Amino acid sequence: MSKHKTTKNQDAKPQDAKSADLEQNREYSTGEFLTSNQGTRINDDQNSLKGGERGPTLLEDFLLREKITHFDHERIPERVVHARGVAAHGYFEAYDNAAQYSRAAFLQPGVRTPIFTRFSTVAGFRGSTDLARDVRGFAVKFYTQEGIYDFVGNNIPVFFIQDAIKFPDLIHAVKPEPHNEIPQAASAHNTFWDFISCNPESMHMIMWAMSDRAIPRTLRMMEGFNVHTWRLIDAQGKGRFVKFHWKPKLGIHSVVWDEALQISGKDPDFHRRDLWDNIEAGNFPEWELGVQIVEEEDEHKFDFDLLDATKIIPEELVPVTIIGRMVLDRNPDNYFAETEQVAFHPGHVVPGIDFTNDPLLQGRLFSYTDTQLTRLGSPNFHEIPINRSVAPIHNNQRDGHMRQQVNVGKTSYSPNLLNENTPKQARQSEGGFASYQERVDGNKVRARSKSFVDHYSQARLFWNSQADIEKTHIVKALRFELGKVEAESVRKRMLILLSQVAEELAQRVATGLGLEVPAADGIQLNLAVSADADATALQSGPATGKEGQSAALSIVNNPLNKEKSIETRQVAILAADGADATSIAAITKALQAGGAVAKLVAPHLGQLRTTGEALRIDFSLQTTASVMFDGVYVAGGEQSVQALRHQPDAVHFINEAFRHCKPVGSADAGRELLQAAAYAGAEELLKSPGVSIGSSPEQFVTDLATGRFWQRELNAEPKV
Ligand code: HDE
Repeated sequence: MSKHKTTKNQDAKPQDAKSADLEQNREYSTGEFLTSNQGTRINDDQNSLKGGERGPTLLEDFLLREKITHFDHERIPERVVHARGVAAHGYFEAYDNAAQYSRAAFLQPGVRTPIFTRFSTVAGFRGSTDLARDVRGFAVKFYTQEGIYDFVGNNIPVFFIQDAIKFPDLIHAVKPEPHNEIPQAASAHNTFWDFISCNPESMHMIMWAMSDRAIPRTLRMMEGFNVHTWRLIDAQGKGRFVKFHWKPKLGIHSVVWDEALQISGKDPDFHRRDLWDNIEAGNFPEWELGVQIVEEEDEHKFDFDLLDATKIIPEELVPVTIIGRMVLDRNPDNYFAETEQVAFHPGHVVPGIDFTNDPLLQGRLFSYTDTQLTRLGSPNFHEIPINRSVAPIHNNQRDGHMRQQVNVGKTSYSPNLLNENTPKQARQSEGGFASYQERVDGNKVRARSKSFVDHYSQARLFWNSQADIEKTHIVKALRFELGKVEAESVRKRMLILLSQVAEELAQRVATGLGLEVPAADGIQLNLAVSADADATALQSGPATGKEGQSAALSIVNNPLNKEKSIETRQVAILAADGADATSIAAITKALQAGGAVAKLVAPHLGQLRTTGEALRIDFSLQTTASVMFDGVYVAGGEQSVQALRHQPDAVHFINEAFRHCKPVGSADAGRELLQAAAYAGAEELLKSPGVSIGSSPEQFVTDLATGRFWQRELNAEPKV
């Protein structure tokens, strides 16, 4: 049963300062009378007021008018990007080492700060699928004692463009095409790749977006980054450059593209549901916050520019220091009030955190307040409960649509004598924010720094760092995406750009497209230059001589995935009537011991007849599919196995799990069902790693912890 309360007394104990603050606005209706918005109790909410039972409705009906008018205005504009999202409450806890880098109050040892975190896809509309190939937004609102701090990041550490002025072009290109609004939540179309093919600075980001990072298994198993280089200021006022990382406790995991396509049909709310269900079940998602610190004097020691948002700092060059953790432990009470109305802004900072001159960040500092004015309709959006600071607000900003605060007194200006010259400015020692005094010196120019010009080296580092299966997935993704592009000129240009990253990559994609990789000679690859610019000077040479690798860029080899755990993994136990109760009990026990979740899937719903007690069935074969699970186990019992053998849905269930490289296990009797599953031939299936028949449930648990058995895919399609 949901832990969500509808009566006040059940939820009497708020957990933190923000929850207590929200309590002022919560409405509990259980047991109450129905009223109008003016508080008048309603006697009949089923019939409008009419002139005679069969007569016309009267304009006088204030209850009808109020109800319909409110309904007519229920929708607000969805976010222009990141429209589809899901969020949860939780807390951030600073470790003892954070304060050495920043004077921010929420980074002092042991301080716990309430937070609200929203994850999103970027391109799709609000009702689109969770499983789109896309970047995921990773936005965290910290309700600190010094005011709101917003971390507005993504699950990919770089971005498509280097300068904010290009953002509308990028988004116009990726959104559904303007003439027919097709396709929804997808980058696989002409305009996106047209833009990219003219804009080589995107190539590093393209590598990430075409990798499995863009199709996470759950939002709980992805990293978060704040993309730009930021600045931390310590208690002595010393500034340092910083890149932020959220490292997921459960490691980084993804689905495969074919699976993503199936999930989009079977359960487009897959990620949203997963987050909700796990928080309800007490499996609170957790991330650690890491920082890469660069001293100011080292700003220019890298072969890339720290201000260029298309670059990472490889973890081998600057290791990540962990300084705190975030736990999400409470679902919102109301989607609209909280998840939809929350308004993030990278410009919401507190003393101890400051900006850099990254031109992408600088433009964002304008955009986020501006967009809320359209979306939320008023400069008073900071008063909406989910956006409200727990630190008190006093200033001379006044009035506007839907103003909630009742400012008392006659002064709304500063300086003044009539109100003791208050509200007053705070010294830095009193917590006043003072901008970091960076020296700025230069001509006023519209230009791109030459230090931003290398567009391929880090894309190549990413490619080189991938395991074989990850390279194969990138190639397949590009074959899919470019295969959906109708314009051959765009496909060919993309092949040239890919060849600048790695010849092998371009060749493999070209084979799938049935094209040759065109030569790059004499072609102006970068069309994103100003009219008078020297285009040759702004053209990046191909990536050369950078054969390094970084394990942190791979999912398969990622240090975060070293610890194999089955926590919160979902396993389908396939069974039909007559199933062997002992085998179901044994596998369920083994899975639960490791924190995994076992679900009984059978041809029908209701109770499953077994050799022991009847069991409650979780899903019928019609209401779920193998793509909803991390592994599948066939229960023992001759009668059950024979029944499933003749069910195409059951056979397909196993085939699909096998094809997606998931662990497949069975009690002894299940062998026959697995043999009936014909994908790639029964023999191959039975001998494949990750297929355990008649072995102990512990073997299946070990396979589940391994995750995916990629060799199957590499064997099946060796030439991709
Ligand atoms: Fe955003 N972005 N963005 N963005 N962004 C928005 O603000 C924008 C960028 C990110 O869950 C909008 O409130 C510009 C990078 C997230 O509510 C808008 C540029 C990164 C979210 C906007 C960028 C992000 C947004 C739309 C290029 C990762 C969702 C609705 C200069 C570091 C927050 C809104 C949520 C949302 C503008 C690029 C992250 C229009 C102009 C880079 C997670 O203001």
